[in-house]
Formats: sequence, structure tokens, C-alpha cells
Amino acid sequence: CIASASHIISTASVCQNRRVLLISNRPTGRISVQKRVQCIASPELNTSTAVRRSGNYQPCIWNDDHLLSLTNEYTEDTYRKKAETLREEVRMMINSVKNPLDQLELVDNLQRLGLAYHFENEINDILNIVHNNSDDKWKKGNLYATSLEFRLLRQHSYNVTEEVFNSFKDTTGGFKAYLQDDIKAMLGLYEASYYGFEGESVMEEAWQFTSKYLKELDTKDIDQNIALQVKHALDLPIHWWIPRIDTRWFIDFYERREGKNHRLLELAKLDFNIVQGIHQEDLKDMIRWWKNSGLEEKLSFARSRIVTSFLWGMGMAAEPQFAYCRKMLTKAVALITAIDDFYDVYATLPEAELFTEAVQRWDINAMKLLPHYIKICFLQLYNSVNEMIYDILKEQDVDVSQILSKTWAGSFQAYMKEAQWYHGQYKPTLEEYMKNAWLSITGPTMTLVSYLASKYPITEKELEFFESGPDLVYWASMVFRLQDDLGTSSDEVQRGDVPKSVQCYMNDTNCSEEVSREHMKHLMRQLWKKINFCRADTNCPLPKTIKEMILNLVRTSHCVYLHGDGHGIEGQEVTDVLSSLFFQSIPL
Ligand code: LA6
Ligand code: MN
Ligand code: MN
Ligand code: MN
Ligand code: MN
Repeated sequence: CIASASHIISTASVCQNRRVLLISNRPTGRISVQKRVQCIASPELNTSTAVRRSGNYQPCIWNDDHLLSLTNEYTEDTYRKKAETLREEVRMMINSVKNPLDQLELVDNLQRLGLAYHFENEINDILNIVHNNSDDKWKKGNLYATSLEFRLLRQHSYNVTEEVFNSFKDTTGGFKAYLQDDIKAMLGLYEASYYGFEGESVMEEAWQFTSKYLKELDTKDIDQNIALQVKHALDLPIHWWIPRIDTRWFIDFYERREGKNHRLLELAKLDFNIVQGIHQEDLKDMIRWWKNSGLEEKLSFARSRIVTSFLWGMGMAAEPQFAYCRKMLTKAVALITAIDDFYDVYATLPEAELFTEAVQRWDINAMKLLPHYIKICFLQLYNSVNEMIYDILKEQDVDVSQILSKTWAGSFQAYMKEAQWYHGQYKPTLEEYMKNAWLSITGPTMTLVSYLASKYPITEKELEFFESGPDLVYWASMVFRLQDDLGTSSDEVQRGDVPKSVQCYMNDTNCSEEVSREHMKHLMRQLWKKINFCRADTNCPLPKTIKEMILNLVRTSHCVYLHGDGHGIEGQEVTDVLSSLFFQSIPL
């Protein structure tokens, strides 16, 4: 009956050399869910005697009733009006700044303070002027200024070459040693280096040079504000943070700065709190939805993670107007989390097979074949996804039922493959593993949901783009997978699961876990170069904001797994981040 379960997504062959595989090659081809031979499954599964593992996951640490009782004064109109007035003051201030370096620093501050979305025109004007400016006195010989300009222009997809750093290199090809006397410049170059493309040797060299320097820097004797900045940058570069987490950090940092602009700081705090009020309402909606679904009680084996699920939704789509998108993403993650535990921990292989089949059929009649205990989960998934299909049909007159159900099915077929490997005690090579794992991390599903739920007008061209299995989604999913494995695989392997990337590479090369982990970090940085390139690619039909959401999925994974399994285990670090993002306003 399980005859043809194996290949899900048609993929071209992948290059032989394992060391370069993940970064040099990718499968191409449309996402096509293979039609399977009709098979009649027996509903008489013995669910009572099956041997089942346990995820040993703890209950969610947040108290629903408490969260639902929260009120937030920043949803009141008075604050909105105050912010509007401040915004106009800041707008005038922005327009009065004329020196290129001051302008760039202002853009950087606006972005990191979380205010860029209010000043898109002003920011674009400044970058245009700076980009077209033929006078380079202000940046000549100034590594800090050169790095800042490079980073901001790359971020906004301007054409800018790594050769701007040539004058800082010595005759042997390395960066000049004296540059290390200037921490600020070194930090600037470090941040810029994350915007490199594949094959850019100067950018790679810049990363090697600055990251080594920053890691070895003795921060005891330096300005403590700079020491904090170095620590924050070594945790993650600006390019990899969820913007709103960086913003929460940066507001505190900016406040301690000499020469700060008080109006700007005031607006940043106020805007943060107002947006937090909006997020809180969205989160409360999701808590009510999840409670009401009954899944927490019904699926006792599964993680109940509605608050962290909301972090993924907010991480991908933070701006106020994307409430619907945030909520659809949150629902997706909450369901994915539970269903992932069904496949990885609880289900027997035949049960998992039936569930995969049911989702593939996308048919309410498939439900009768399922083991009873998982029916409610199937129906919740079915209804939630169909509700979104309904909303889109109603609002945009576009039928997304095929692409959406197919993509969901693709994720679960990848889950199925891992279950087969696990139950067959099969140990894939890293190459084999990643060919499936970029799908089982659900990147294609999450990114498609973000696009469809963004309320941008859905176009044929963009749907085709998603259906074609685009590089951007592929590379983003690869990093997402590697980051998840770094955060979760130790526990997974211990409780019984397929070897993840870290373990596959150890099996492949006989290296230690430490070496393997370093290799995965190396791969993530190399893969980001591909992501950077796809993002700059003018052939990509997606709006800038959607591309940014795709990047934000990767960024969210970096943040969630920064200190271990922030999603499943919910350690102190993630709990603190969630509190500061969603529950604690910033004192004005
Ligand atoms: C990861 O858990 C999981 F289920 C999540 C919901 C977090 C990431 C997924 C998103 C955003 P686990 P596995 C949809 O580490 O089994 O168990 O794929 O996932 O490694
Ligand atoms: Mn709960
Ligand atoms: Mn899992
Ligand atoms: Mn899994
Ligand atoms: Mn995992």
C-alpha cells in the first residue's frame, strides 16, 4: 500500500561533491505532487497497543487567561495623534540633513529604530542622492562611511560593487592592519560583509578579517556601549535579526548614545508601543482561536505553542497592515508544530501514511479513513486552510485551492519521508537528507501563505513563480532547516528521530559534532549569499515586501534558535524576547 510514497517533488540530480553540494547546486523543476496509485487503507489500526515515543515537551509556559486579560493603553487615539505630530516633526528634521554621511546614519537609525516604514519616500530620496553623488570626499579613506554606504545600498538593491573596498587592502590582498585601530569601522565592515554575493572574494575576506577581530576583541577596556554593540553583532548581524527584535535592542542602545536626537527617540518608543498594542490584539485573537480549537487538550502528545507561533507570524510580517497575514502564518505554525509531533513522535508509520494520504487528497471524505484521535487535527487543518482559500476567493476572486493544498501536501510528504527513514532506521547522507529537509521545514508552505495572505493583489505570474519552486524559497528553506537542526537536533536524536544535518555530516565525514556544527554555520553564511543574490535579482516578480517576508522567515529561525530550541523548549532567552516584544511597553 505504501508503494510509491517516496518522491514528492521532482528534483534534478545534485552534484556529487558533498562539501560544495549545498551551496553550488540546487534541484530545479516545478513542485508537482505525485499522483499515487489508489490504495485502500484499513481503518482498523490498532491504536491502543502501538508503541509510541514521547516528545517530553512541557506545557506552554504562558497563561492564556492572563494574556487574554491584558489591556493596552497605546491602542487609544490620543497616542496615535501624538505619534502623527511627532512624525511630521521628524520628517522635517530628515529633510534638513544634507551631509551624505549624516544622511546615511539617519537612514540607518530610522531603520533600526523601527521607523523606516513611515519614511519610505524620504529614505529612497536620500539613497538616490547618495548613490548618484559623484563627490566622494566624505567617504574617501573612511572605512566606516564606505561600509555604511555599501550596506544600505545593497540592502535597498542598488547596484554596488565590492570594489569600493579595494583601497583598504594592502599589496598582499589582505585588509590593511591599521584598520583594526577603529572598532566602529571594523563593526561597520562586519555588518556590510553579510550582504555579500557568492564569489565576492573581497566580501568573504571582509567577513574573515572582521569576525576574527571582533571575536578576539578584549571588551573590558573599551567603551561599554561599543562592547554591547559588539556582543549584539556577534549574536547575529543586523541582516539576520528579526527587525523588531533588533529595534527593541536598538532603542535602548540609542537612548544611551551621546548626541541622540530626542524627537526621534521619543517617536521610536511611542511607535513601538503602538505597534505592540496592535500585535497584542492579534495575539489575543490567536489565543482564542487555539483555545477554541480544543487541540491542546485533544492532542496531548503535541506541543501547544500559540505564543511562539505568533512570534513566527510577527517575525515575518510585523507592520500593522499585515494583521491578516500574521494571523494566517500563526495558525499555520501552530498546526505545523502539532502535526510535526504527530509524525516525529506519536504516530505509527501506517497512521502517518494515512494522514499524508488524506492531506494529499484534500477531501473531507478522506477523514473517515483516519485514526480517530487525529481526525480533529485533520479537520482543523482542512477548515483553516479552506477558510483562507474562501477569504481570497471572496476578496480577490482568485482560486488558490490547488496551489495551496498541494503545497501543504508537499510539506507532509516530506514529513512522511523522514518517518519512513526513522522507522526503517535509515541514515541518509547529508545530500540526501537536505533534498527532503528543505521541504520538511515547511519553507514553501510558510512563504506561500505569507504571499497569499498579504492582501497584495494575487497575480498569475507570481503564482507561477511560487509553483516553479523558486530559488529564493529554496535557499531560504535550506538555511531555515540548518538553523532548526542546530537548535533542535541534539534533543531530537536523543528521543528518536532521523539523523538531522548535523548528524548526517558527522556520519558522512567522521567528524566531531563540534566540527559539524561549525560547518553548518559556515554553510548558512554561504547560503545567505545565494539569498542575497535572489533578492537582488530583477527577474523576481514578487513585491519587495514579500521578498522581505521570505527573508524574515530565515531571520526568525536565527532568532528563535539562537540559544537552543526556543520553539519547543521555550527557554529563558526566548521568553524574555517575547515579553519585551509583546507584553512590556517601553517607558516613555
Ligand atoms: C519545528 O519543530 C517546528 F515544528 C516549528 C513549528 C518551528 C519551525 C517551523 C515553522 C515556522 P521541530 P523538525 C513552520 O524542530 O521535526 O521538531 O522539522 O521540526 O525538525
Ligand atoms: Mn497554553
Ligand atoms: Mn519535529
Ligand atoms: Mn519533523
Ligand atoms: Mn528540528
